[in-house]
Amino acid sequence: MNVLQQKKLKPLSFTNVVIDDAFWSPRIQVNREQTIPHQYVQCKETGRMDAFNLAWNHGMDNEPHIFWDSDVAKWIEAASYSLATHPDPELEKLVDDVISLIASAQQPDGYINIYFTVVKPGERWTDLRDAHELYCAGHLIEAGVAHFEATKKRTLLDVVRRYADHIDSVFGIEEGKKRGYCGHQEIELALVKLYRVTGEKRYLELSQYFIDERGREPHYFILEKEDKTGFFHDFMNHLDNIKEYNQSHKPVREQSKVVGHSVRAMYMYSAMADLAGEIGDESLLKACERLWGHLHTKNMFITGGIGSTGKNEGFTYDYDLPNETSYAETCAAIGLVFWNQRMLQLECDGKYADAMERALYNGVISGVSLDGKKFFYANPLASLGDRHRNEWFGCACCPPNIARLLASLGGYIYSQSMDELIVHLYIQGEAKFDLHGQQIKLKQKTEYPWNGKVTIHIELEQPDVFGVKLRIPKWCKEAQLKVNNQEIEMTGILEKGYVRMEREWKNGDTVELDLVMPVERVYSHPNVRQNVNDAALQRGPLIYCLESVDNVESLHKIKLLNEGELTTIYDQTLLGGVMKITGDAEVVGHTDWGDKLYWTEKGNSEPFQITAIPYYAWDNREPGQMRVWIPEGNKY
Ligand code: FUB
Ligand code: ZN
Repeated sequence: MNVLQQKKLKPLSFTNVVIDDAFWSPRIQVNREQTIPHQYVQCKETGRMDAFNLAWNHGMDNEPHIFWDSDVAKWIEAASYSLATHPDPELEKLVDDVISLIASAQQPDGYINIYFTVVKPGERWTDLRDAHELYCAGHLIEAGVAHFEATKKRTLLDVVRRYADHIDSVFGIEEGKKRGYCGHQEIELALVKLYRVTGEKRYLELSQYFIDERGREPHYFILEKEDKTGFFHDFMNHLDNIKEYNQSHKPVREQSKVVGHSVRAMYMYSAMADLAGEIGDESLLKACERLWGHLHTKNMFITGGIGSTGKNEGFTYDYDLPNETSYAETCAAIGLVFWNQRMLQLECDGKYADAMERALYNGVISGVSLDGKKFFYANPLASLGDRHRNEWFGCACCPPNIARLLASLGGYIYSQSMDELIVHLYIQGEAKFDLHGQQIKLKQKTEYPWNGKVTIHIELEQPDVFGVKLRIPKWCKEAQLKVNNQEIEMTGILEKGYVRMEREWKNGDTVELDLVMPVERVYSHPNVRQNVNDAALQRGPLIYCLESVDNVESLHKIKLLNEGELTTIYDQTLLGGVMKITGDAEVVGHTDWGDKLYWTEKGNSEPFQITAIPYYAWDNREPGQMRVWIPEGNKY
């Protein structure tokens, strides 16, 4: 084992965490009671479920699409996580039935894919660039692993193992195997999960093969497309750079800049981080660190959304972060959470948890309506009133992605090492760790994100010496720490965004952390041309926005005053309960303009009190404009 492998943390499994939190529990409940059933119905009504019957024939309506398997797989994953924390015999039976259906679609050699079984039989693995075959396989594998972890049933796990074995027999550098990889990364991270749950090294090696092979010359996709057009031929040919689009422009270890399709990138970097830790590969870690820096310092929206344009569903150029046309796909913000959570296990650096938290509280949960039944695919940072969530999509990657993340949220809160318990996120509930041969419970009490006070009670049978690490978020400029009511000086114990307290812990010890949480005005780097002279409002981990319904119809007429006061008030009745921000502003008046379009005089301004709400909650009331970045200036 090298240093990288040794110092790697272990995330505490969602099965060891109970969330009982005023902010998250209602969301998880809506996810369980509304979103998961709603998505089952959508998958059923659109034919995705029944397509596994393999009864479709040419000439019939509703031809199965290349992504369908993945939507059902993500639904199983979400439902499985939910079953682990909230047993539900009816849902369990439904999941069992869907799994039987998938198992029935498995071919004698282990292969499972609806499209290439009924629509294009005989063409397996011939369109790796476009046809998402390995992507669908990856999602099935993730579902099999999640189902096993959640229920201890091997039904789907055994099915996907056979499929993974088949894939292993097709791909690789050995004579007679295909030296390909998928145009949409996903299988790579799934195989690492399969390895972890089965202990079967071949799966890890296959994941590594896919990562190592990417971007190698002669280029697989160029060879593949010499005599065959791909499923997305027209779309691909409109792209500026197809190799960058799917991050195969260079071997992954040589990549330094985030390019192309953002979900593909996030899933690939997640697998690179996983592999770096599993095989102790410093070069993969270094590549991840370079890519992370490029993304987080030049290409991320303040909401943790990523992907500046819909043209490639991805990155454009540095500091290009438009507001009305931002793409910021929900899946990409989720992918950012996946990647940062993995980086955090390799190096306990608060910058990864800060990024994970930013995405989670903003660009991820904006993706689902408060009633759990409508979803954003793209998450703009400004809207003229015409952007609304939908119940479903033809390409429905985002809805079940958010469902699986919410259902497994418990797995993102804590980690442990040989002698440390680490708290990354402040979410009320209980966590059970096994450390030094005994079970240790951390009971977290907090009203985060509305209030930065956190109390952690420690329960253990035998006093023991170990470290407790608590994250001090970057947004927090003032924090106080106490253990058993005694103030602790933080300066000497602050390491990379975490305070580390090592001592002999006894049953009943209490740690109190107070993260002071004022409203902050945040500014963009001047290179972000869209936001010069604008400020965004942030409080704790939450980014705020204005909506017409609380303000004026045309939000661009509002100007935040430089010296204006900003105050907060918790409104229990608004949007499920939110801390609102109100503040001094001005609104441009209309006096004397008549029918003039241009004039040599400036219009008058009137005093105005703005009301801002958390960004995640926008578009849950009557339609209207929304904006995150607000012009700021002196009183008129
Ligand atoms: O291609 C599969 C999924 O559909 C991607 O991850 C999303 O960006 C959407 O294109
Ligand atoms: Zn998506």
